[in-house]
Formats: sequence, C-alpha cells, structure tokens
Amino acid sequence: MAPPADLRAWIALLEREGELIRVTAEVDPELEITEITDRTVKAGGPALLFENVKGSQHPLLINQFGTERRMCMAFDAPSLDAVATKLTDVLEMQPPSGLVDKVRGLQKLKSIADSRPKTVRRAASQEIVLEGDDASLDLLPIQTCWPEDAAPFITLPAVITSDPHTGTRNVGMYRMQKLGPRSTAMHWQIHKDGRADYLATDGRIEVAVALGLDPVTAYSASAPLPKHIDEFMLAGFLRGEPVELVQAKTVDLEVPANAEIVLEGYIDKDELTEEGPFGDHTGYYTPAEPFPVFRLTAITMRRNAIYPSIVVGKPPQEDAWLGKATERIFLPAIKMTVPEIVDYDLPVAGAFHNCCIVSIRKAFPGHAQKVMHAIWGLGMLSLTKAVVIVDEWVDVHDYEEVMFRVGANVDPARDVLLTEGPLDHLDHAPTRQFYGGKIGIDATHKGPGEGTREWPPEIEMTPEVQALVDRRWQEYGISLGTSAGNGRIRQSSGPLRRLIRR
Ligand SMILES: Cc1cc2nc3c(=O)[nH]c(=O)nc-3n(C[C@H](O)[C@H](O)[C@H](O)COP(=O)(O)O)c2cc1C
Ligand SMILES: [Mn+2]
Repeated sequence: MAPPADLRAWIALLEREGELIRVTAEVDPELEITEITDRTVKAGGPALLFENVKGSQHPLLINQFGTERRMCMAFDAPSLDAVATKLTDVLEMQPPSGLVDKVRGLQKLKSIADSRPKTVRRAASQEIVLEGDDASLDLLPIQTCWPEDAAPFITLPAVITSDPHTGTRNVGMYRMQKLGPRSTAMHWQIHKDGRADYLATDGRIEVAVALGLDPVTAYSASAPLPKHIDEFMLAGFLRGEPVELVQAKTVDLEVPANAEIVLEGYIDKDELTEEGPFGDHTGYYTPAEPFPVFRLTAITMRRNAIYPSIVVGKPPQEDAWLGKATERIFLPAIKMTVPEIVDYDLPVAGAFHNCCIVSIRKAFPGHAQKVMHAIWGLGMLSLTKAVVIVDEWVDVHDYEEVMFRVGANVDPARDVLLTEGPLDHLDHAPTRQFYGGKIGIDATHKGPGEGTREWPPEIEMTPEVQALVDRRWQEYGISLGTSAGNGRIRQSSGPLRRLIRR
C-alpha cells in the first residue's frame, strides 16, 4: 500500500473504510454546508461528499482530514509520528561504516532523489480546458463559510508560484476570495513564501492553483518549509512517488497532473483589493485588508471534477489535523537544530500560533530560557505567543499534567519571561498588527544551580507496591474501568475531548 494517488483513489479508500458519506440532498454552499460540516467535525464524524450543491454541477468534498484516523490513512501510516520517523531516518544519516550501512544509506539517498517531481505530457487535470469567457468561477460550488464573510472563498487551494530570481517553485495554501467570475483576492500573509515571490517580481507574476489533489500533496501545500524547498518535493518524499506535473496551458508553470481542477492566471504587482472579512481559524473574523488580485486566464479540469473545500472557524475544525500533521512531521527537523527538545505540542485550541508546550532535557541554568528563544527563532514557530517549557518526563500532550507543572513549579516573579517579537498576521490581540508581546513560562524543576532552594522530590509509589496492587486488584473487588490509578494524573477522554487536547 501507498498513500492514495489522487483524490478519487482517496475518496474510494475513505468509502471502503466507512469514512465517507455521500450526501445527495441539495445543499446550499452559502452557510448551510458550514453548519453541517461544523457539527460533523466536532462529533468526529466522516468526510462528506455533497453530490448536489445548489448552483453547481460539481460535487464538493469536505472534512477529508477531520480525524486522526483519516489523517493517518492519508499518509498510509499507523501514526503521524511514523510519518515523522521516515524523515528522521534521512535527517540523521551518518557516514556509513560497513557495506550494509552503505547500501542502506544509498537507499535513503535514492528516496530523496526519487522525491523530485516528474514532468508528464498528458494529464487528467487537463481533460477539459476552458479559456476566455468559458473560464468562469461561477461553475464551482465555492462556499460562503460564515455569515459576516465578504464573499465566497476558495478554502483548500494549492497555490503555485516561482521565485523570479532563483526559479524555485513554491506551493502554499492561501484562501482566495471570489471577486467575480474571473478574479479573486490572494491572501498571501506577510510571513509567507508566496508573498515573497510576489514581492520579488517586477510587474506581473504568473500563478496556478491546484484544487482536488491526493491528500499528501494537498497537505504539503500547508507545510511550513523553508522557502528554498519545493513543497512538491516533500509530497513526493512522503508519498514515496514523485508528484507528476504537466505544463499549464496559459502560464509558464507546471501543475499537478492528478488535480481535479486547475486555475491559471496572473497577479499584477500594483493591483490590490480589500480582502475580507473572513471567519478565520482564530475563531474570529479577520477584518478587511488590502491583498493582491488574481486574474483568471484558464480553468482546466478532469471530467466530472470534484471540488475540495474546508471550513475554518472556532477550533476544533478540520484544519486541526493538518496542523497536527505538521507538528509531528516537523519534530525531527526541530530536534536537528535544538536537540535538547524531547517533544512539543501546539494545542488546537490555541490556533497553533498562540501556544507551544515544549519538553526538554534540562542540563544547565537558563536552559528553559534558551529553548524559548530557540522557538522564537525557528521558522513559523517564531510567531508563537506563549511558550511553556517542562521537563523531559512531562507528557506535553496531557494538558492537565502541563497545568499541574505550571502551577506547581512556577514562581511568576522568577520564571516568567516577557519579551516582544513578530506575531501572526491574523492575531487580533496585539495593539498593533504583526508585532507584540510574548510570554515564556519555565515550568521545569530548578535547584541551587539556579539560585533556588533544593527542589522537593515528586511523589511516586514504589514499583513493588504498584506491582503488588496490580497483582491483587481483582481481589479488592473495586471496578474502575480502564482508569485504575497508577499515580498519574488522568482526564476524561471522549473523542471531542481528545481532539481538543491533541
Ligand atoms: C486550511 C488552511 C488555510 C490557510 N489559509 C491561509 C491563508 O489564507 N493565507 C496564508 O498566508 N496562509 C494560510 N494558511 C497557512 C499556509 O498554508 C502555511 O503557512 C504554508 O506554510 C504557506 O506556505 P509557504 O510557507 O510556502 O508560504 C492556511 C493553512 C490551512 C491549513
Ligand atoms: Mn514554501
């Protein structure tokens, strides 16, 4: 088995696994689909294929990524950590010592070489080619997600550009507000690579937008890679198969051959529009702000193309699991730079950029503060508003335990670091946009080395008594289900609860 090759193989897999429902009742892309999806996502429900969307011939797929199980199915992996392990293997390659090592090393190098996209001449994504007035966004079932949204928004696109100086491709997921049948806004936030390509261009930049990809390639558009790395390369590596690309019809870019729909067009440097408001993944509306205008030159499609969508809003939403995939997949790369990091967690309820909990192997005074600054200097994690540092034995995914450590181990006058730095484009809390306060909380154990009193020992039962009670448990006749205590802090774990936690 390998990850699904295209959206249709993915839909077939979801259906076989009881993870997809086809909805035949007519539904309105204006608000109604959002309400249905919101209820389904929050209940841990299935992917939905709306086959009869008012005003369009095209079915709409949503909630394809909405649970941990589906996210793992997308990668054909038993867990998201297993996906990360594949990357660790490559990142931690050592010089080979024997022949077996050499062969293994070569296989790993080959897996990188084979990740490069492959150009093909014919593509399903170009079965239908619409140009001129025939190319109209009115054909697509674009959702108006929330009541105060300015217009319908394309919410799950893979936006392809090329750096005008280096020629490096970039693929990013940036929402596109429909302005008319042949134009949209392009929501390139200031910290993003797509925006940098646009800013580096004189005059006009060509843009292609792929909709309806295999799930791994779709995910990779949301991955925060360094600018010089092509997201299709990551997709190829994670799929174990290169992404196949075909020359676009009206722009000088290559586009995925397996896409359901491709939008081709351009953006003129000086053409801006008011984008928004939009009900965002912060749980609030982002206000209108100027963004570039995308002008459509062609739409190419597969026959009976399926339109993909996603709704963001108050967490948890479907994007929670795209974010969790990134959290897990990027852990090995983070450890390469900051090896004392054991694990980290970006709470879904914190919209990812608001909070980062990190466990570290603490080795010297000020180590927690060192790691806080490392987080504030690492890629998109630099936008993190609150960093909480705990010791290596604390489970960062168990928020009750983290709260316990923060309460028990923090002297606010000593262990809280207030500083300033860049903040997420969408963060409405700071007084001015893009820049403001940051908080670091050191919830690790301290000791005389850091000028404190001796830290008291934690309470632990002896292993002998634990084993004894395990052995005799039946005898006592106390029924506690699975939560029979072992001295660790426990919490209820319904599916929703788990989703919020993770
Ligand atoms: C569903 C979804 C919607 C997103 N919408 C936007 C957006 O409108 N603008 C933006 O700048 N980033 C958005 N992002 C985040 C980017 O896709 C992410 O930062 C990605 O790394 C950008 O690619 P880049 O690093 O090549 O710029 C979105 C992510 C997801 C999962
Ligand atoms: Mn990028």
